[in-house]
Amino acid sequence: MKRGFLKRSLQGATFLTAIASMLLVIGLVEVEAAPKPLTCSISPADGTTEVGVLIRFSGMTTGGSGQKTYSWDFSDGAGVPATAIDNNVDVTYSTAGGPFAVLLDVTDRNGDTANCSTTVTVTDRGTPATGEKLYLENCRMCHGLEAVGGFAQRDIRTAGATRISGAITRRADMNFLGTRANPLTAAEIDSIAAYLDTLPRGTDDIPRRGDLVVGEDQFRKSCTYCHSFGGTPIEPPRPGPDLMGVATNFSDAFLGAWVGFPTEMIDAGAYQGPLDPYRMPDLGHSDINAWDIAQFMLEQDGMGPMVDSDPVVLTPAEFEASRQDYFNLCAGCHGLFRTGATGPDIGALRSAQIGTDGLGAILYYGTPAGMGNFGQTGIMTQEQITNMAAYLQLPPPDAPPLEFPQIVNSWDLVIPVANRPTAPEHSRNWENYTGVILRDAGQVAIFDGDTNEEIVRLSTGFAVHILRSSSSGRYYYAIGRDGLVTMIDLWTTVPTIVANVKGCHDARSVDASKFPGFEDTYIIEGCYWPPQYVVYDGLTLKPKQKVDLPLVDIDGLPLIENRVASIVASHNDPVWVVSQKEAGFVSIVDYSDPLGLDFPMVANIPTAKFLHDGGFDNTGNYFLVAANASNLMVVVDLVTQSLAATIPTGLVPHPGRGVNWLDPVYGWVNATSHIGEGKVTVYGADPVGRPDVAWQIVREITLPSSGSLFIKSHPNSPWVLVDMTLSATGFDKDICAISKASGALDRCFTVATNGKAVHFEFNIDGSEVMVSDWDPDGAVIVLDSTTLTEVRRFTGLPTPTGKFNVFNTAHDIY
Ligand code: DHE
Repeated sequence: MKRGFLKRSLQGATFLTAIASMLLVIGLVEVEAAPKPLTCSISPADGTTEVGVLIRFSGMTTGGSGQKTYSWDFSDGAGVPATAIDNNVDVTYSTAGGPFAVLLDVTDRNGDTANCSTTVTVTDRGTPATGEKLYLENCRMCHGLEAVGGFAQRDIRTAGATRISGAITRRADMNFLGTRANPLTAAEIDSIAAYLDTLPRGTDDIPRRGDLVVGEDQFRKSCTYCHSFGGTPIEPPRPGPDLMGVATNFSDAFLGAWVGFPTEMIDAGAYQGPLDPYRMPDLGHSDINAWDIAQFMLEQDGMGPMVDSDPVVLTPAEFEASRQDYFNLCAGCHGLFRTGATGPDIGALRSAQIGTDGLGAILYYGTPAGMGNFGQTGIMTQEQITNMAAYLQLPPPDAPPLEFPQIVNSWDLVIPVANRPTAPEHSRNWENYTGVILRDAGQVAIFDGDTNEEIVRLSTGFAVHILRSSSSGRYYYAIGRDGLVTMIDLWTTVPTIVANVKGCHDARSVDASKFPGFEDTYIIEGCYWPPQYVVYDGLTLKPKQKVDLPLVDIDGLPLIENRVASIVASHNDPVWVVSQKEAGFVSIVDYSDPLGLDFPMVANIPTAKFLHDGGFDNTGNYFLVAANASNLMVVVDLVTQSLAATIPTGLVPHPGRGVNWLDPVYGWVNATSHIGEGKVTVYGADPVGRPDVAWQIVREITLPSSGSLFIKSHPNSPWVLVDMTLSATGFDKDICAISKASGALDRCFTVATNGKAVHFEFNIDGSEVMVSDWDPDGAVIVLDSTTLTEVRRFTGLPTPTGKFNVFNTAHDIY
């Protein structure tokens, strides 16, 4: 009896097995142990490969006996074995797809068989082109643009896929490429290797050793506001983590890349810690500077906490220059006495905590929360910054009052009413004029919206801030930061300055009386300093009354300053609505005195502190104003003269006058954008028609960046437009459009070329909208308000900011 035959017969037959066992026992057959049944499996199970890339399958067996033969079938997917048939077989596939079947039949010496199967998924081979994209996104931060070294100091052009994946596994600072939510796949690594293979030879210009002196200087100048390096923590804390121990957690290559390319590193998933409240900003360091800073950090880590630089000692002239710089650049946000409002408290104590280095860093680079990058943009020289860092650590000087007789003395009636035209001297459509603020030139340029001509450029107050129209629209009132009100007559052949007056040392707001019967009758000017408002005759600017603001806030606490922020003129009552910034009251100022002598605050409505900018709802019965440092929009019912709601919309709301429109789902709504976060918040604003959502947040729309200053629309535009002027992440030239129909962000696009995109104004019929390119060599860009395509551009305008169409401003259309 052949052994093979017996064996085959034994399989699967218990009875015959028993007989065979008996025969074995009585010695009638050759003795052999019964084999286990033959089984097989394939490795890798459910594998992946790329087109044209070998994948090795291994057949594994248990049981059976003797030599096995393997018969593979890759016909599903047309895989072709590249080596002789064996238990290991290398296969290539020529087309992507799958999962394809991989079939294996195994036969043993006795002719017993087993079969098994798995699958393989085949992806397209990584090309150098895909590899380049992946390299730039994931590797170039550490290894350099040409892969010849970079911060990692390793030429990796000859690294194959195996070395790359090995490094990702072994190196702690590369682990994130394999452990993040979307790890690099084998195919992607292969593509990167294919790309590296194509690179020419080159040289790495990053020095092997960093310059520690430069590194320290750069670190102090750029990193110290956000990061401490040991020492006593401060409260509120700095935005970034303390850096003591940085050498334990990170390699020099990682730190260099992190300082040099933080945005790319964050996008690549390199930093696993919390990124709030602000992401590490890209400060534009060169590779070499980033490397110096990284080396300095490692060195400092071994030496212990870093000691802050001493402030410089200011001469009287330097102190005076810093006082002026503070007034021009800082007081608006931080208050004349530095107690904080739109910006935080930077009084002498807090400034000393932030330190000389930290103050210098923030003045130079700004913050994503909206602080301007005065050094980077050339607004302040390094010397001004150094002196300001010292000035801020000294107590603030006193500020002078401005009394009524001084205001009267400043009044200049350039053209008396009797000498002005009684009808327009021209045939232009003056209601479609738009005045453009040329901020740093202290000028207003006036454009004819029908003919698209610039008609005139007039000199107004220093750093002129806004224009408001008289209720008829005939007069523009410009307010300069120096408190100078300038009155411009639009009926003369070319617009002409007819009067001016200075009621404040520092101001941002002005408005006219708009209630029927009081057209063009009075003007109110609100002061940032002194804490007062002044009312003037609407046709001559002759001062009528100065009213002091109370120096007490809504909590009954005393104030050292209380600024008038936004003012709106009611169309429904003979009142102005006045926001008291520090105090947090919205005041109603009545101008109905029959004698025209008394303009009292008839109501002080407690709302929230740090009121700033705002405008009306659709009916004009509600005033919605940002309490921006309280992260609230405040809603004041002007009929009942009471607080209707506070809405926590987000970080530092800043709507300008804001926007209202008919939302298809929620009825009438208003909205604000924010300086502190990339978000537009929309809230119901129709307590009569839609009480269910009145003053409730109904939509939150994410923008690509924080730093927005203005949101605007027009009843005839399908869009709500929003800027991101103070973006610290590269969106300052862009604007975004939200569809009124869908309530969703439709598009964001670049409009500015030279400077920052800021503020919107529509023409009289809402068919076009203007955006400023805010730069010394600036422009006003005019877009079709439906297609949002550019229709024209007025160039050569120095620092254009706000724009005010006569009709829209007189009628509060936004
Ligand atoms: Fe303004 C409106 C205050 C910085 C452009 N700005 C306002 C108003 C206030 C104000 C209170 C509302 C007036 C009203 O409605 O009666 N602005 C301040 C500041 O305190 C702050 C933060 C700092 C400062 O020192 O002035 C400041 N503002 C700016 C700017 O940097 C802008 C972009 C350019 C500039 O002029 O300095 C700027 N602000 C404007 C504009 C408006 C405005 C264009 C009017 C918007 C509108 O459509 O009505």
